[in-house]
Amino acid sequence: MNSQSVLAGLFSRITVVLLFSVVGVLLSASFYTYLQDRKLQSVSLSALRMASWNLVRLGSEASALDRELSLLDRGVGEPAQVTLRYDVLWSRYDYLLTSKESAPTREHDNNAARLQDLFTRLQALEDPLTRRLAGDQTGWSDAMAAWHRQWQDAIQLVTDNFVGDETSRLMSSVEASRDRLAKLRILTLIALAVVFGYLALGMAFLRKQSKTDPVTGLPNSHYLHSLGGVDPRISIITCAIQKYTLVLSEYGQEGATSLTRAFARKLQRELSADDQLIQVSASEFVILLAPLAPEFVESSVYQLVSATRFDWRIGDSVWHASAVFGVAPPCTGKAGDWQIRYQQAHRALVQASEENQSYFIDGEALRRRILEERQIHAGLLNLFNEEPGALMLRLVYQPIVSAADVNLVTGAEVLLRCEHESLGFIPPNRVVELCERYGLGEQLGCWLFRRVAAETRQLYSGLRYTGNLSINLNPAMLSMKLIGNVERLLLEPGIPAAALCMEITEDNAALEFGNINDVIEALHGLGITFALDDFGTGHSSLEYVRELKVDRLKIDRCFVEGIELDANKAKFLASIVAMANQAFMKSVIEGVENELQWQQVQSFGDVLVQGYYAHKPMSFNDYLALLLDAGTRWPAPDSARGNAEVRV
Ligand code: G
Ligand code: MN
Repeated sequence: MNSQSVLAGLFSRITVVLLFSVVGVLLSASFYTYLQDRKLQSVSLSALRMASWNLVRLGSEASALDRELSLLDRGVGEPAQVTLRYDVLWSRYDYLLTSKESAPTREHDNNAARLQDLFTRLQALEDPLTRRLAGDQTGWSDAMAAWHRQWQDAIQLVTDNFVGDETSRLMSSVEASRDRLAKLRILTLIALAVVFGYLALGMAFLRKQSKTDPVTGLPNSHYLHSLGGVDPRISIITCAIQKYTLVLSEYGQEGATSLTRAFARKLQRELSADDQLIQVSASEFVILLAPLAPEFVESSVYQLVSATRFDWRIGDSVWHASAVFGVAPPCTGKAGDWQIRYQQAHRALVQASEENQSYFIDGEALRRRILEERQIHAGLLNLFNEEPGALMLRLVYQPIVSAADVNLVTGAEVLLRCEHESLGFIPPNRVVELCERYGLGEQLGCWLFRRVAAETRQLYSGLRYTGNLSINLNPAMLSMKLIGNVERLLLEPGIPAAALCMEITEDNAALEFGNINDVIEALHGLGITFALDDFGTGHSSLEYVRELKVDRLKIDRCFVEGIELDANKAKFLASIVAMANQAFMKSVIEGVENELQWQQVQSFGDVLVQGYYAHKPMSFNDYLALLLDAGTRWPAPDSARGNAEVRV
C-alpha cells in the first residue's frame, strides 16, 4: 500500500507537468542553438564567398590597372587599355559599395569605410590620369606614388579578408557554437532517457493498477483474464454476495463498498497463503483453492460459507450478510481448459442461488440436473405456446370426503402430474418451483385454470354437481391479477364460484399479509373460498392462521402419522381441529391412509378427510365414474351454503 502511494506521488499531475516542462525547455534550447549555428555558418560562408570572389576580383583588377599604369609611366602603355582598367576598377568599387550581394562584405569589420576610402582615392587619380593621357606630365609622379599606396592598401584589404584573425575568430565561434550544441544534445538525450524511463515505469504502474481492484487492493478480473492457465488440481470457487444490489439501494455506494471490504476480509481470513483471492466485480470473488484431496473440498467450502455469514453493522442497522458459492472441484481426469472449469463453477453458483442453496459443487449429478432443468424448461415453453413438446402435464383429482360418511364426496383437490418423454415422471413440486424461477408461474397457473375448466365444467352444467374443486395456487398467481384470471378462465367457462377453493401454502403466502388478504377478500366477494395448505410444515403457522382470512385449514399428514398408535398424537391432532373450529375454519385432514386412522379422525366430529384410505388421486374420468357410482353421495344442491357438511 505504501509503495503504491509513493508510485501515485511519482505520477501526480505536478510531477508529470514538471518533467515535461524540463524536456520542453531543453528541446527548445537545442532548437535555438541549432538555429544560431546555422546563422553563424551562413555568415562565415558568405564572408568566405566574398573573400574568394569579389575581393579576389578587386585584387586582380587593381593589379591589372597597376600593370597598365606602369607601362604608361614608361611611355609604352596603350591609353585605351589604361582607361578600360581604370573603369573596371571604378565599377568594382561601386559594386562593392552599393550592390545588395556585397552587403556581407561591407558589413564585415570596417570593410565599408576602407572601401569608401579606396574608392575616393581612385577617383582622385582621374584628373592626373586624364592629363597624362593628354600628354601633360604635371603632378604625374605624385599621382603614381599615391596610386602605389592605394594599390598596396587594396591588396591589404584583400589579404585581411582572406586569412588572419578575422577568419580564425569566425571559425572558433562556429566551433564554440557546435560545442554548445553538442552539450545541449547530450543534456536533451539524458532528459529524453529519463522521460522514457519514467514512461516505462508509468506503463508498468498502470498495468499493475489495471490488475488491482481499487477498493480492496485484490487482484481483479483483468488479472484473472491474464492468467494463462490454472493447475487442474486447484479448485475454482466463485462467490457472490447475496442481495448486493439491495445493499446498494439501501445504503448507497459507500455502504456497499464497505460491505465488499468486509467480505474480502472474511474470505481472506479463511484462506491460506497458497490460495488466491480475486475480486471480479463489486459483489463477486473468485477463489483459487490450493490443491486439496477432493473429499476435503466440500468442508473447505462449508467453512467459507459460514465465515461469510455474518451480521454487518452499518449505522444503526444490521444487515444479515451472506454469500453463495459455486465450486469446480479438482480435475481428476484429463486436464481441460481452466476457463471451462471457471464456467462450471459459475454455473454451480447460479444454480445454487436459484435453488436458494448456499453452495453447489459442480459434478456429474449437478450437470445432469441442470440439463434436465433445461429440458423441462423447454418442454414448458412448448406447452404454454401450444407447440408439440416432450413434456406432458395432466390433472388428477383426489376426492375429499366427509369424516361422517366416507361415501359423501364433498369435492376433490386438483393435482398436477408431469411426465417427460425422456426424463419420465417429474415431481409436480419441481415443475412448480422451476416455473417460479423461470418466471413462468402465472402461465402455469393459467394453463391449469383452463385445463380444470375444460375438464370439469360438465360436472357443474350437466350433472349439477355442487362439490368443491380445490386448486393449488403457485406464488406467482397470488396477486390482484388472480381475480381477472379466475373470472376469465374458470367462472366464464361455467365453474360456479361456490365450488372453487383456492389453496395457498405458508411459503407462497410469505408476502405481505395485507396484500394477500386484499386478494382473498376480492375473491370472497365472488363467492370463492380459500384454504391454508400444508398447515404445520412451515415456520410460523399460527401467525398465518391468525392473519390470513382463509376458510379451511388443511392439516398436514405429518400430524396424522401414528395417531392410531399414540393417543397423545391423536389428542394433538384433535386440538388442532378444535383450534380451527374456534377460528371458524373447516378442517381438512390430509394423509389418512388406513382404517384405524380413519376411525380416530371420525371421532373429531365435523371434519373433511383427504387421504389414500378414502381415495387416491385419479384421472378425471375415474373421478366422474366415482361420482356417478350408485354408492357415492354428493352434498345436496340447495344446501351447498351454510350446510355443516360442506361449508363453502
Ligand atoms: O400439499 P397438497 O395437499 O397440495 O398435496 C397433496 C399431495 O399429497 C398429493 O401429491 C397427493 O398425492 C399426496 N397424498 C394425498 N393423500 C395422501 C396419503 O394418504 N398419503 C400420502 N403419503 N400422500 C398423500
Ligand atoms: Mn394442496
